[in-house]
Amino acid sequence: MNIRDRYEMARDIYASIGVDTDAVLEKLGKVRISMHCWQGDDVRGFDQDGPLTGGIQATGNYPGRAGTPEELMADIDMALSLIPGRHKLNLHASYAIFENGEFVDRDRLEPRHFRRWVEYAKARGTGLDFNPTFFSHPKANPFTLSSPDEEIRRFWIDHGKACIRIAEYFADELGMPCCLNIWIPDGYKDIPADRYSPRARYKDSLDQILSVGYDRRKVLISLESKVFGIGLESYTVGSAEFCIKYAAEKGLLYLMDNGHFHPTEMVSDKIASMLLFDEKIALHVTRPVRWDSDHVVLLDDETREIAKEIVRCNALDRVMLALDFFDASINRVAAWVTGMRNMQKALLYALLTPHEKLRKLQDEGRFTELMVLQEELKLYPFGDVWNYFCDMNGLPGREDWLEKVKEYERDVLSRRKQA
Ligand code: RNT
Ligand code: ZN
Repeated sequence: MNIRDRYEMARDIYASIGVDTDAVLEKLGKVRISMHCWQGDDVRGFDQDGPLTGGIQATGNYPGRAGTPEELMADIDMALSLIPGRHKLNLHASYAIFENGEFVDRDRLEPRHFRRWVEYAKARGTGLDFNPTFFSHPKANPFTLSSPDEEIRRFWIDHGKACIRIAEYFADELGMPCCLNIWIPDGYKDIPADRYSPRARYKDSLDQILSVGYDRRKVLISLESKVFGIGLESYTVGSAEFCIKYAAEKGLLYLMDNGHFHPTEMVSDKIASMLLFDEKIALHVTRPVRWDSDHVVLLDDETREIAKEIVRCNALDRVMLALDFFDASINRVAAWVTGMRNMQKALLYALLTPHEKLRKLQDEGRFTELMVLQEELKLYPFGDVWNYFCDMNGLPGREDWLEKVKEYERDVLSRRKQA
């Protein structure tokens, strides 16, 4: 039986529980996910040679890491060519491209240092999102926007301002809003003597950054919280409460990364509460394994639950969806494709769920039926709908895409000289 026949059978089965698979596929095809550029080079960037700092870590040394803008762009192309739909590319400021021997530090970055990324995005119809880079830099030790050293703090405030201008440039050039996410690594390994002042300085720094003024329809600024980092186990300046309150006060988006909470705290459970109060929220979907390890996103329970929350709150246009992982132990292009496809699969699964029916069972207290139906839905012919979606987009379904990545590894990645 071919892909189309299998889809038609699946369509009938879903129709019997009131789900219109054709409408679902149309919806799914329109969802843009922001794909992070930093999976391609283990978060190194182009503006410095030092190690990755900030309490995050990419472990592994799989051959073929992108070392230049050209290599990274080629790898992103390879990944995008195997991911259905049109998406956004998420850049960090450390991926500035300097030409003709020029170099400027992060406080002096300008839109022109990202011109080639804009050309890249335009040629491919992808949007661009952006992030100031408050780590992997001699002035991030790890204090940046909360630093007690006024000169250091000034440097990072200027970096934040520069990034807003660059985000505005992206939005103007691409005719699509640009999400700008602020995350700082500032924190303490051991019990601090003062929890208040660093947060007061962070607050003041953010006030100064936002004082540049920008068009809020073009640039959506989000604030990402985190409960701990490596070497920052006892205290982070940008805690959840800090970020939620600051974002609420200033009308920014609160960004939840599902690796940034206590291990039994679930981001999927937080989405509805945030959506009740905020027009838009932002997510970094990742996979924490025992810690904020940033493993590749799988089609696991939490990813599916996150997708279900977004879909049943009818919030596909209110949740800015971005991925955030960096695994250096496997083929990096395959990591991207796997993570992006899994996010799409989770959304597809959520869209194929008869939410109204389930809601009714919940409201009527019919919890046995609710459990049974939710469990049986797991074995509905979801894969047949997914494979048809890939086929519709001219792409191989199932695991067949991996052959292309293997060819690319053989012809391109394995020939790279490793720095
Ligand atoms: C770190 C945060 C942050 C970074 C990226 C590179 O814990 O999740 O989002 O991973 O900005
Ligand atoms: Zn993140």
